[in-house]
Amino acid sequence: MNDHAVHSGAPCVVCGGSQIAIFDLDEDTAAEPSANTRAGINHAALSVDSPPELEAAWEKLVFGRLPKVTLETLRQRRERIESVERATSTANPPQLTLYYSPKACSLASHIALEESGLPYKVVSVDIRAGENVEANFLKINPSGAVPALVAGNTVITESQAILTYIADLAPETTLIPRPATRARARAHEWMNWISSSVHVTYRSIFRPQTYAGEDPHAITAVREHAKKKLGRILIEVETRLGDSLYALGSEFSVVDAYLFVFYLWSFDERIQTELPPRTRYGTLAARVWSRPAVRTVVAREHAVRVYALPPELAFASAA
Ligand SMILES: N[C@@H](CCC(=O)N[C@@H](CS)C(=O)NCC(=O)O)C(=O)O
Repeated sequence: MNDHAVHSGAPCVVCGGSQIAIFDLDEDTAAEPSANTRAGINHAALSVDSPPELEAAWEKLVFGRLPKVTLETLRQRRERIESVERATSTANPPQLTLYYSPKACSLASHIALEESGLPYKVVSVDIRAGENVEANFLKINPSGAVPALVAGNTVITESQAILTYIADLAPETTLIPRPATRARARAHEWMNWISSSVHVTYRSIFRPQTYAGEDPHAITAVREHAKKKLGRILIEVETRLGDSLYALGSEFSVVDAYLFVFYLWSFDERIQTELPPRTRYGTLAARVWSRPAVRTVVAREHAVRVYALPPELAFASAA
């Protein structure tokens, strides 16, 4: 007889207890799980938090000790975990803490949290002061980048993932279209393009060393090429927006919050080049700016570090 204990600390949705399961494994009959083991697995499958250590122990258990448990069984149990997480996370969301830097791309996630109506905390990580490469933050996100969202005992990084997760936690809002819709695909198309093209182009201007290394000629080449590319990117934003009120149509979504950040950046003094007119983009930014949640967030970020806003986005209430 071999005891295998799994503790998660999270309350079980079945019994409310904090210990998830204790598996009793008989090495000799490991191919056929005992009633206790089955009960243990089922019990574990209903754990709310699905913490990494439970996942790891579970895989070891299933693959290492119970070779005849089929992948299909495992899949079904995973589905059960996910459906419980879906059912409980919107009604009882995990504690959310956003690590952000003023006016960084994390502003989009900050706006999404405020728009969601969910309770959350924020921690400022000032990139300009190098706080993002301090040990405390690297423990949260080893790549040293914001945004990072701590959700319960999980850290989520990458704006697109964070924006999607926050929006999914607030299904009563219009923050993201429902799964399996074309509008949802469009939301991801926008976010992925913003992350991989728009953001990358700005980064090439602000921090060309990221791509050029320390060679001064390469730095100039990367920056100058990116300035030209930014013009084309901004024209493409105009085209993609079309005549819609918001990026996805008639309702505000996380895509608009994300676009808003890069509208602000287009006024950064480091650009130093003439950019094409941003008529539709400017109208969208003004619409986003008129939202109380957006002003609340920018005011909060300004309390940490004041940053310039485009002239038409007056900030009378920023005191
Ligand atoms: N692909 C990431 C990019 C994150 C990113 O580059 N964040 C910047 C701020 S806008 C950052 O933290 N830079 C600090 C650094 O990389 O040193 C995302 O979309 O979240």
